[in-house]
Amino acid sequence: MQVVNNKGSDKVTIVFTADNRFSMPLAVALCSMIKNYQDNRKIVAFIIDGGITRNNKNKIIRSCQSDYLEINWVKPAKNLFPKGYIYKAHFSEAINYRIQISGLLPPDLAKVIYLDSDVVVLGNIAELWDIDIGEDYLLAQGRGILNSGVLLINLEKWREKNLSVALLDALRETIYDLKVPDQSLLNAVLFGKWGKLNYAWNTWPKNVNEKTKIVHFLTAKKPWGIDGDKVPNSYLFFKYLDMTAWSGWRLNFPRRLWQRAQFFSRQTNKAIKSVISSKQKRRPHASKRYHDQ
Ligand SMILES: [Mn+2]
Repeated sequence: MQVVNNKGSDKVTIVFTADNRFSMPLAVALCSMIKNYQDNRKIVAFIIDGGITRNNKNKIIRSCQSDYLEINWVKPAKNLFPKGYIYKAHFSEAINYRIQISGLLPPDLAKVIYLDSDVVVLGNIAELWDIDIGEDYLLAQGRGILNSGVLLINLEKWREKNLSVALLDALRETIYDLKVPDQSLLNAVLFGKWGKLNYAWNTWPKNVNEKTKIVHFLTAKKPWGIDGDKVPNSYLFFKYLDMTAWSGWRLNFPRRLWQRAQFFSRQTNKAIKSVISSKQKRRPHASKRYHDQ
């Protein structure tokens, strides 16, 4: 089957995934993207919704209003992923929606841009859209190991090769001990099958320069988080934040306390779950039991 050269496509299609905690950074990502957009084609954005409140959805929509942007909310099924899966560190289930992307988006889409919600777009996203994927399953930035924060995904190929099934199987195999959920899976399943994106499209905060088109605040330290003042170039985040419905938001003292409290409650939950799952792990055929369900 001949793959898609999108030059003829009349819409730029982009997918984000976010849970409620990422509402504000998602608004910043969308806002920065639309402020720096220079093209006549419309952007159709799909947001895989991991539980964003109505109030935050309205704020997100207000943050990026433009004749060139259409937003579609996609509610994923509740049982997409194996039960008992533990998301380590700062990760949550929303991170894994991207491995099921082909089933969550309209079946006629040949390709899509995937963006993390912890990015700020400084360049024209239409230029990323117009890059030819060729025969690759996806394009990503990385040397040897791909970074999954900015992807140009060949959906046609993804469906043709049943990648969603392969990725889900890989997830089940590693159900109890995956360190970086989606990214490890993509690297394992797509080894040797992905092409390279220029570093400008997924630049680490400390390396931002005049060529940077997307800056990716990729570690656990986020500009809006407790150690936000230690993040290089975090001003870029706040520059666009002040153009959103969250304009003026800063991590003041009460918010800092609130974030700490939430952080500890999440860590406690995870610790409890991981004790439970390590008991399950010792039982034989844990993954087989899942397959049978
Ligand atoms: Mn990220």
